[in-house]
Amino acid sequence: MASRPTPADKFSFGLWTVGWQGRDPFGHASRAPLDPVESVHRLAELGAYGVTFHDDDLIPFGADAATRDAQIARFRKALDETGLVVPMVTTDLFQHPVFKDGGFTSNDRDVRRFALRKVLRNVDLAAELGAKTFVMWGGREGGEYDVAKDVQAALERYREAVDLLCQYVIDRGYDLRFALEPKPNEPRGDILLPTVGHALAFISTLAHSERVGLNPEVGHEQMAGLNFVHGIAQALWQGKLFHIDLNGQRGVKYDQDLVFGHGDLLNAFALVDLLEHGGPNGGPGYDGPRHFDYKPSRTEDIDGVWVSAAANMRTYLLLKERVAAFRADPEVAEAMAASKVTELGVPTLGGGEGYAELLADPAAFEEFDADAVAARGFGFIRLNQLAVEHVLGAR
Ligand code: GLT
Ligand code: MN
Ligand code: MN
Repeated sequence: MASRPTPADKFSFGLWTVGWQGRDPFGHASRAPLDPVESVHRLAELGAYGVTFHDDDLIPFGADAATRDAQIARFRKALDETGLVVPMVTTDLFQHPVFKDGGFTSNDRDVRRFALRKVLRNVDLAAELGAKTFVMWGGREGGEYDVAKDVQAALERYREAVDLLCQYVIDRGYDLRFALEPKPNEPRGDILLPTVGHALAFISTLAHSERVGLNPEVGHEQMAGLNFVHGIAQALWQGKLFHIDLNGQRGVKYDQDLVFGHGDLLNAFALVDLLEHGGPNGGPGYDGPRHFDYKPSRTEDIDGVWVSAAANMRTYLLLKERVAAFRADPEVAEAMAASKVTELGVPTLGGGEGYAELLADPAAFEEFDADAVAARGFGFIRLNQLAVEHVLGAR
């Protein structure tokens, strides 16, 4: 059985997750507000190591300087008392109606300038609290009407914003990197940078692309019908997995933000395997925070909130255990070899070989028996069944 979570597991939660009151487009809040100070204490008791937040989760939008300072001081005190750290900070550019057409990419230039100022102020706070990652989820950057948004100009403005923020962080000497969080839709009909792939392509155009990576969320890729493990593997391969939002989602529908593992459990198993161990051919894993971005369903009372927070961590640790058993199973190793999973790690060309040598190799073409090779099965189903049996604890 999995051990209790400890800070060494690097589990972190957003204040907005456990603090979600259950308000949705069809119903009022189903829970009372939660004091961020209480969240810090409860999360620490449950074994988390970190807490993250949007500026407005901690300090009400438009609060005066005295209120802001007092809220930050109370929060800092809770951090000192519990030992919880703040690995990541993010900015709310989506709740206030001023951002109804976006922050960095609003058609209204005054809104764009205000959004930048709001983020710059929060970058200072992030650095003060020792955060290493600054997440940017552009939930309102997008549109509903194709003729009402010049997407090319919006991307120019997006780039202008991220370039400016990078320059600021460099000039201030902050040890802070940015992580863009893709999402295909909701709350906008279509959101800019909708998937991991779009965001990676955008990052390659930035002035300081080395300072900008990704914060992909399980459910967001799955809302687009994509395989989250594939997206994460590519982000890792490109050195761009700066942070991760773990949760659960059941298919292509609204953003469910379920507990981690409460959606596609088999994909979650493969994800934990990848994060913990890297690819089977030595590709990189991930050692950053295991950040849960979920919403305790509005059916739950406050006790259910803490049960759900614990469930995220426990599911991760159970999967970590199952994955270790999978990796250590000699039959799995044999099945992986039989399926040639490890042969994919061998370069297609031999050492020193180029196209001339390939063209001169009759075994590669003239003598290659395509029909005989086509007749061989890969045995992927046997390998996958071994994974299923490990997930079910049958091995
Ligand atoms: C919002 C969103 C999340 C983002 C958060 C960061 S806020 O709750 O649904 O996916 O990670 O801005
Ligand atoms: Mn989500
Ligand atoms: Mn998220």
